[in-house]
Amino acid sequence: MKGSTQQDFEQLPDQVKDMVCDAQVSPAACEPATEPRIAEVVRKTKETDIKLTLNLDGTGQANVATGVPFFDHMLEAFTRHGLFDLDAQAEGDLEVDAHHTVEDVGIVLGQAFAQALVDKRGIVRFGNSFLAMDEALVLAAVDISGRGQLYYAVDLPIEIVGTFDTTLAKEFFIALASNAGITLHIRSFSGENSHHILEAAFKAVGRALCDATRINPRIAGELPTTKGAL
Ligand SMILES: [Mn+2]
Repeated sequence: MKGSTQQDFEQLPDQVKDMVCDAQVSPAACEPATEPRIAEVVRKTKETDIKLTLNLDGTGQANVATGVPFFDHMLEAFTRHGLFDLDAQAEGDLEVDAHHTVEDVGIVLGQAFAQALVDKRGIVRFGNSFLAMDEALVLAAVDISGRGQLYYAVDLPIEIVGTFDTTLAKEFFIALASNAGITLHIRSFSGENSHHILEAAFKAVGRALCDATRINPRIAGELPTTKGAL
């Protein structure tokens, strides 16, 4: 549901709201999870200073400045194709290298996902994306499981893209998965150009997370598990 529709709904008198809910004209409007799902996380250490806002129900708008241009490009691709809105401002100890900045943005983004999902009621939970970018083909599969695990099998022919150390991509996804509490598989099937392969990976993860975080009214606010907990 678009934010404006939710806002329109909120402005209705209570009696009318009840009627709408009873008639199930818009069952999703009755679910607590259709409240704005926006998280703001601030994290400051001796190595990095990060402010990040994530809207799970955005339109793909990214305002990202980490001081690591290739990483900004990847986060923008992730946001655009995940249809999130992401504002991420990071100041890290780039005089050392990009490691702390990339890893810590992953931590904060993961925390923002966990926070925005609240209790995870009504979410689809699973998502996957097979994503092609020219010769590169990458699979991302997500389970919002409550267990933060990364399974990463991405072959990158070149270790440096521009000035970016591509091994940091794995550090980012470890931090994202463990702090969001998601099981995340990323696997490359083909690709010759490391820029293409990594960009396909970030886009695929964005799309998979987009699907997994959707609210499905048919789940009717329940947890999507037979176990009773996620
Ligand atoms: Mn590119």
